[in-house]
Amino acid sequence: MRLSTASLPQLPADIARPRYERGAQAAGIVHFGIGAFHRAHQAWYTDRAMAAGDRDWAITGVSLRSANVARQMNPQDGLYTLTECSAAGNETVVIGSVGRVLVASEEPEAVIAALAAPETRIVTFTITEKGYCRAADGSLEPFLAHHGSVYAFLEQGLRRRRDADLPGLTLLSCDNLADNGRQLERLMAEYLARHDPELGAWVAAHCAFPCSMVDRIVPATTAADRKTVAAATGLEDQGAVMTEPFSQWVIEDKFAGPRPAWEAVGAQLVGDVAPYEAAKLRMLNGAHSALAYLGLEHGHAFVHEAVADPAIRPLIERLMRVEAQPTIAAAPGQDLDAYAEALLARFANPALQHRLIQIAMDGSQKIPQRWLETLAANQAEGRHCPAILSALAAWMRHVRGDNAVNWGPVDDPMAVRLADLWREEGPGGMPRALFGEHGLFAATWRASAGDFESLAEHLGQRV
Ligand code: CS2
Repeated sequence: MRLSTASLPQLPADIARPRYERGAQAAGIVHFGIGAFHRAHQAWYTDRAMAAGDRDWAITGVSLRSANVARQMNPQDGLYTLTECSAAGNETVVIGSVGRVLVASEEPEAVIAALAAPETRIVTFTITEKGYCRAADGSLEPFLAHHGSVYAFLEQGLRRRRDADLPGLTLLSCDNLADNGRQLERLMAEYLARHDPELGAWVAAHCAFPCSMVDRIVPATTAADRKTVAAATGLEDQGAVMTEPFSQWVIEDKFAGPRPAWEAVGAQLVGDVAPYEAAKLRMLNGAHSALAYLGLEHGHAFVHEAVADPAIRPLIERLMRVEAQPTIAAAPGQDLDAYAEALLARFANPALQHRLIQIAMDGSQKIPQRWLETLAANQAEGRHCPAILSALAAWMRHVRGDNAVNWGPVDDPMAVRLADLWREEGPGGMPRALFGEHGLFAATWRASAGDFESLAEHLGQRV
């Protein structure tokens, strides 16, 4: 039997379930990109906020294109299980904060209506790095942004709100981008400047774009995971998510209107997210991407295997502690030594089964904020980053297709462009084509002569 409102009473008594009247909750949040990460993170915090007494923050999830999540969750009345996995065992709970899931490409009007509904006050986003439709220099890529993008839906929903004299919205990015709120604000403004400058002025006056740092490791759910959950709950759950016990959410306290009391259930509301964001992106995500490209080359499938490999671990420790950490001005009370230590323990969690190939995806969208900003900050201080350079070379080999035999074709929105560049430039020219004065990533970091030498050595070629 499938998990749903009707089957909830069949759950074993020790499985926690929503302690609020789900049917009576207005939908205060629209969420774009309702994948496993959102369900293990913001939806979990919101469920707990409602359990603690907050009301009317049910989430309307939106998938821009794929109908998969809608098919998984709507027949379950939006219910799904979250399982925390650790060496000590698994703990499963049922989450009730998601009301329904819309597929924007199939029912655009329903998405616009949800954005324009008076009870909607917050829009959250986990659309991944590429969902922001940025060109390599960070500006809005107009062609991508025209076609069913999040901006097109926001434009229509926000116009309807303005015309109906409704309050503006808080647009809260929860993606792994530096300054994510500010980037969303700038990109939305660029989009509206082309399409409707008047609406752009209304958005600037009535909407808020807080930055936020989100952290929870969420491997893609597998068929085996669903079986584990079914064995624990007695019910089939197609929306199941598996995650680690750890979670962190640091949010800039800058909202256009009301919000759930997320701070009552563990989120941190702060004046400046930047130090948390930099630590997360440069230390956690930076190490993750290095583990992915180096680990795949060493024949590993999972993060916990790669971090235990003596050929890889010292590089990861160096990347975090010696190369990334000194570039971060810690907030009061933020202990970066302890953070690095905790990250190594989280990566080593054997119960998590976090696939390196999942992290390796979309590298072109990830490396600027994970590695290149760290390289630039160190360069300004005259420091070298051998660990990041060797990871960068591993990424270059990855996008050349070196891991494709074992792990399938390169999954990256720039895959074709990068493959073309490799063909045109070869190992001698590729570092300059990417990180030279006019290189693809020059806006974030330009390599020095020494860096080119070291990349060439890693790629097996003299400069
Ligand atoms: C990972 C992140 O897939 C990836 O690129 O580095 O999804 C990572 O697991 C999360 O940011 C952890 O909070």
